[in-house]
Amino acid sequence: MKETNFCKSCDNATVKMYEYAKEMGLETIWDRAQAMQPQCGFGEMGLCCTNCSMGPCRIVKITEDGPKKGICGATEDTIVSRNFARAVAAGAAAHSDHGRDIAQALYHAALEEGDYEVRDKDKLLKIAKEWNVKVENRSLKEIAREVALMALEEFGKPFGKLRFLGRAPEKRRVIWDELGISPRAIDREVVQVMHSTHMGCDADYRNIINQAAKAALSDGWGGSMIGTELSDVIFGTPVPKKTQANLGVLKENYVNIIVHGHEPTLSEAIVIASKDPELIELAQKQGAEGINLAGMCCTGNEITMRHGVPMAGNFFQQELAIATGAVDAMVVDVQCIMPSLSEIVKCYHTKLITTSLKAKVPGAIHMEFDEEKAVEIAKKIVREAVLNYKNRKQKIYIPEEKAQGYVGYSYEAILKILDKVTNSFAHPAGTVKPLVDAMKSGVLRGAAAIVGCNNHKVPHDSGHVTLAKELIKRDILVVTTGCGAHACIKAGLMSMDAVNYCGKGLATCCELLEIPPVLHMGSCVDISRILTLLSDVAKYMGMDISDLPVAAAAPEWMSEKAQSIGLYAVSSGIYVVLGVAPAITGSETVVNYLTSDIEKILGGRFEVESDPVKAAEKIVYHIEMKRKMLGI
Ligand code: SF4
Ligand code: MSK
Repeated sequence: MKETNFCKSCDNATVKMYEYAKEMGLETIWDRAQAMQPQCGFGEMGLCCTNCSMGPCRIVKITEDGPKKGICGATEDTIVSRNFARAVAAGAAAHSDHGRDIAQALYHAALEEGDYEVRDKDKLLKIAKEWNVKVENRSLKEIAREVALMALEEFGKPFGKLRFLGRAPEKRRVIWDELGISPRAIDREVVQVMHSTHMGCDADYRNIINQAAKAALSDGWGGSMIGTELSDVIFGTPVPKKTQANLGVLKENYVNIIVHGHEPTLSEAIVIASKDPELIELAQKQGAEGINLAGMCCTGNEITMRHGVPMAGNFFQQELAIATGAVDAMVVDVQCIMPSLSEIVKCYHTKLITTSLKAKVPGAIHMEFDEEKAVEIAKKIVREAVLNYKNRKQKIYIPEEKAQGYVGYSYEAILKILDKVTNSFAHPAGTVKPLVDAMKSGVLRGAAAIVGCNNHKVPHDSGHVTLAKELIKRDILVVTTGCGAHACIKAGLMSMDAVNYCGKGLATCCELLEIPPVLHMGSCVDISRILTLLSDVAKYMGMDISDLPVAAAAPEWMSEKAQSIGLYAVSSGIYVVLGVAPAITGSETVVNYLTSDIEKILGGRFEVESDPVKAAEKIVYHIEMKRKMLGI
């Protein structure tokens, strides 16, 4: 049996709950991962093709004999690159469909259908200006309607390029244009990858990866950016606030509701419903002290960024949350919801409530969400949870761990913080100058984004936490999103005390600006906030993103969305370190292309490094090399 890291975690609450779940005879992700060993080598290397019914075909690499081509003649390079491209397209589709739903929600808000409204007028006007929408003598609703329609057009417009590409530095846009990978419309790029990778179509690995890059860029600079920006318009742009994180945020004597998944449309309505006096009174009538709302995965990130709602945990903690026996309802929308939840709730009173047509789970209660009746439906869901409180029968065990930290560092919030040290006579408010000055002076060596999921191939959370600690120790500012953000806040890296882990330069910056050294920038789609920040820094310095002393890492990634994120980051000129190898190792050619040759074309590249300490060293090396090239 292969050596694995089952049930290891650097998070005490997770270790305790895992042990407890074992005692209770419950099956969790770690048990299933162990049962899966050894995992299929062909799949792991990307060498299995099922693209037509002549297959499945697999390329045998470990022995001299055995097939070296698929039945149609597809080589390992073709098969591996096609599989990778399809995963990227699926990831881009998932993020972008989320963005489409948000654009639709803004459209309804503009028509005054339903409960949403424009909360961030400034951001709406900023986007309107960027997109040449007339604002003079028009109501906010008229502007919002036009922006929403234009955002919806981004998915399928027949001509032109994505509007948000205009945010990228000019040098970057020229690279994309010359390579023919400037995305035209989001759906079109995803469809094109699916077409090109159909049996008997594109067999050239470079061309396949180029097309995948185009689809990935349509995610980062398209679907995800629309998701982030329009969510801010509807629900407000996050500002810093304090919150708590880990399973210890659950409260024994309260009705506990966990919202889990990705889209803020439902969870925002549940935040409102959970404060409804009638529902709180109903909860008290059931014997509870009140209603306690907590978030999981990226839904958790969305509502903590905007409301400071406590974060119950990340991807690997979803089953463990139910095993506390204290969750009265787990309400899910889309993405990263383990189908196993419907099994584990059978042992508890917990109601698993699915809400999206795109993500039903057998055994769950389905209460379809409708953007036009958001709060009404949210109240029904909360009522369901409240009435379930009295059905608690099992022993309750909530681990006491809960960490404190600051969240809510949107791009706009970061600019506002930088204003504190900006000479307002020389520079207008909202400049990245202080950040650039700190990097140029060397007080700050650079910045790194740590993003992504949990994966049993890496000890839970320790990829994120070890890497973050190693980087801040070396004066590298860390920004984070997704489940990486959960890991960092649980480890105390978003509290002011975390300056104790920092090098002298970063500690000085953090104390001056009153920020933690690891900044929570939001959910997975909010990596687009990082793109906007990097673009503005590059533009301020008169250069390209690929020239900056920055890097990205996904130490515990697992999803197709993460593959899309990785490729759009590389295609935006960023060095990306992955803690888990993607399924491309079956082709040395494709590995060499993505980890080396692609840098000459796009300025960014992938690196695979499973040891987070070594990953930090590689990031430091990259950042110092970029500094040297900049002469700083
Ligand atoms: Fe096999 Fe080619 Fe069909 Fe893939 S497309 S399953 S390699 S025959
Ligand atoms: S939730 S995609 S496990 S980060 Fe965005 Fe976490 Fe990864 Fe899902």
